[in-house]
Amino acid sequence: MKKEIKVPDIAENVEKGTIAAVLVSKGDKVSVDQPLVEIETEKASTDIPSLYDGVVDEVKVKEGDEVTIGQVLMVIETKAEEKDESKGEEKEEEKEEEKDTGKETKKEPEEDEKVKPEEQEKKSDKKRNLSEVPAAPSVRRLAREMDVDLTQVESSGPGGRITADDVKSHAGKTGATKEQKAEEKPGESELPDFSQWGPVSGEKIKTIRRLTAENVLNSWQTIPHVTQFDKADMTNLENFRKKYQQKAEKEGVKLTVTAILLKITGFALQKFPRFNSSLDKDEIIFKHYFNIGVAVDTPRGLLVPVIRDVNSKSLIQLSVELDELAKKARERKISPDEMQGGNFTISNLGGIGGTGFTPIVLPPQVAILGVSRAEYNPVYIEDELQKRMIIPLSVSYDHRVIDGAEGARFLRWICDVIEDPFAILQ
Ligand code: CAO
Repeated sequence: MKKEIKVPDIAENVEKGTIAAVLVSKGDKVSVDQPLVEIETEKASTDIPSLYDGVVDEVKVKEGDEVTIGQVLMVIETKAEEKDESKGEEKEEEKEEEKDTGKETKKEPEEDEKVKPEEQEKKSDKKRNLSEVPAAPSVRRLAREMDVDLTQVESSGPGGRITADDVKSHAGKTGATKEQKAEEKPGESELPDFSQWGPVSGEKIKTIRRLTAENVLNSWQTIPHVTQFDKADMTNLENFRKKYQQKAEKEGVKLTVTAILLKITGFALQKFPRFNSSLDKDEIIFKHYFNIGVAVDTPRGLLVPVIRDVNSKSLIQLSVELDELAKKARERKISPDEMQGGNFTISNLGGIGGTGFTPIVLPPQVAILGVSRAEYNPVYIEDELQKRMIIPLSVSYDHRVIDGAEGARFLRWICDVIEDPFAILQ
């Protein structure tokens, strides 16, 4: 049976919002409460959850679309059991309406309908079907939010109905709610009330920032990181960049440091295959293609579009593609597909500043190149001080896959090629 998911009432006096992210695609299996879409309004940013278990049959919106309350976001093909449950919910909704409008006919159980205590016991032994549990839709929603199994809740309402208080007291007996459980991580303690020391304000964590937070936490907890630092004299390369800048401008792009590093890194991955691999339990999977992600700083947070087959593209092609993907990421036009399949990542913070940093590996990749700010430094060359442009680089890697010596060799090779492109022939 097909069920529509519509834009609900998000906040008071809010009629419309913008789709910040579509979190599922056609054909995806979804379950009740699973976030489907993220909507941003001037007042709130919120996930719209699925009301049903089933399969996404149609997605009617895309990122950036403006939507209004009641608009259909997607269609879910539900399974037979959910049909019954939702029917149950519809019935409950009708009953609720009746109650609200005073139409509800109070029906005391007939003598022969009354359940004897021993039967009651037998009945409670048998796990009730969720759809059979008498509870209003609002109570069902509350139970879902609090991760409470309604079939286990003792009722105190008329005719055996479960009330919101029943759900809350059950949650109190059985411990933390879903949100509390999700929030409580080992080592995390409750925050003090900061407002006692001065004014505070809050910002809801948006989907991208939340996903990044989850990914970096997972990476930090599971990958033994080592970061290797080095420096390269890029004076000659900078002169080359300026010289070929005019050619790039004819194509309507800038020949940037990142595009040049993409090219050099592609060759480095070919020369050092472990940096282009992934670790799968007891096997290292080597990839024979060279896709490199580039970290892009966007107003929504960090996004990493992937440039495919870097080694088969010219510097100008890489500059064009990098420029297009970075723009798309910043303008919220990048698709999830354009951010998948990367084997290695480059994170260039040099346009902003800094003398060095330790980037975090993005699993299932095993290494990431950090690029800091290139600056003119005085350098001794054959006992003579010269003004040279020096770029600080770092590479963080998964020590389970890459040894320290290999990490140092990899980064030195990149530095050698920056200093003298003929070193690529080594
Ligand atoms: N050293 C010195 N200057 C640098 C530089 C470096 N390492 N990298 C870039 N620059 C300069 C460029 O030459 C350019 O200068 P001009 O305007 O004078 O030509 C300026 O900084 C801006 O560069 P850009 O950002 O337009 O171009 P880019 O291709 O080098 O970088 C991108 C593209 C997407 C990497 C960058 O815009 C960006 O978003 N960086 C942030 C990445 C990030 O957030 N990383 C952290 C992730 S967590 O590990």
